[in-house]
Amino acid sequence: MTPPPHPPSHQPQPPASQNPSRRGFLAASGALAASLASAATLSSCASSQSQSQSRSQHPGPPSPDNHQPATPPLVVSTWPFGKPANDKALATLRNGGSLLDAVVDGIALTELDLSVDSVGAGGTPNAEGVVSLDACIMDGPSHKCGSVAGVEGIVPVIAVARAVMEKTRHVLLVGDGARRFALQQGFAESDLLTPAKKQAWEAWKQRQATAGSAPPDSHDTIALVILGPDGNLAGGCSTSGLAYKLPGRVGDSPIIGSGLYVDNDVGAAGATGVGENIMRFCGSFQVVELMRAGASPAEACAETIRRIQKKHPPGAPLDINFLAVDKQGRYGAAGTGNGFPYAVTFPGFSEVLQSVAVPPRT
Ligand code: SD4
Repeated sequence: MTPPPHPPSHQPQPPASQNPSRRGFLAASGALAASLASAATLSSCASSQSQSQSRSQHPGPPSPDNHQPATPPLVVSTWPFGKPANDKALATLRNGGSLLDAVVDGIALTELDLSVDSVGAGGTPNAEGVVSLDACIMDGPSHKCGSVAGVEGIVPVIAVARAVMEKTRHVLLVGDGARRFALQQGFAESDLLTPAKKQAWEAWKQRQATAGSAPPDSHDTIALVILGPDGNLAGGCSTSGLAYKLPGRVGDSPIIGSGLYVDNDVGAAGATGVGENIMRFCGSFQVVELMRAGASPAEACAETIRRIQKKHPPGAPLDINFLAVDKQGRYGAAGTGNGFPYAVTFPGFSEVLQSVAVPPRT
């Protein structure tokens, strides 16, 4: 089932006050607490790291690596804003939608929520004050994918990525070509720079002119992966990228194998963090390959980070995070610094958990 390219429900939403702030988030839940007793090895990792990671200063309890496999449908996504996206994706499946419908509906919800300032309509602009969006989608059964990068004035770009996958013979469209393709597909064009974002960007420009101020450490992405009841997998990813990035900069998020990878025989993985430190290593592809070799999702995420750390100068911040699900319904995540919060949803359960934290290389 292909959704209309710009359905009426896909309009930017006012800030959702119920959405928890990522920076001040304290992940905790009774269901999680009950499973923590078995997470001793991972929680020792969580307490020994010191690398900075701005979005995770108040981690909740770490997510255990030995979850009971969830009974699918299972939806896993990055950050607390992933939870409403997961819930939406699950509702789409309940209503008879396909896995791809669920990926698009879930991520579109985040893209259209103006309180999420790093994805879609509320996204942070580039250095020239232009919001430039990246997204991709991947379908497990067909191993097809679609991506867009550097798209201006169009949301939800996850739906544009799906149209690239389903309506063209290409995988990736960029910049003005991607924008014009979206317009041809019936998407509406709008100015995505919110007044608050414009003000913040202007203030930064001012500071930069006078004090050479560096761009703020501000970025987050929604990567969302789904295991369906039939054992099929799908995933998507969407972001406005690094705050005040150079015009033309593209990160990991729309790059298949970096910000997202799905292999219907094995599992699916997604990434968030500094894209430059993910795309140099085909991060999500590595996570899936480690699961193929037998690692659990959390261990595959953690081992990918450790591999990347080995080739990164010690002491230099990495700021990368991965999440994954496998074909058996296991799920997990790992991040540098304190790890990161990620949302896990399956029938009867929808919570934000704290990932495994991978200590910096010494
Ligand atoms: C990027 N990976 O463009 C994205 C940004 C992000 O958490 O995910 N930040 O580099």
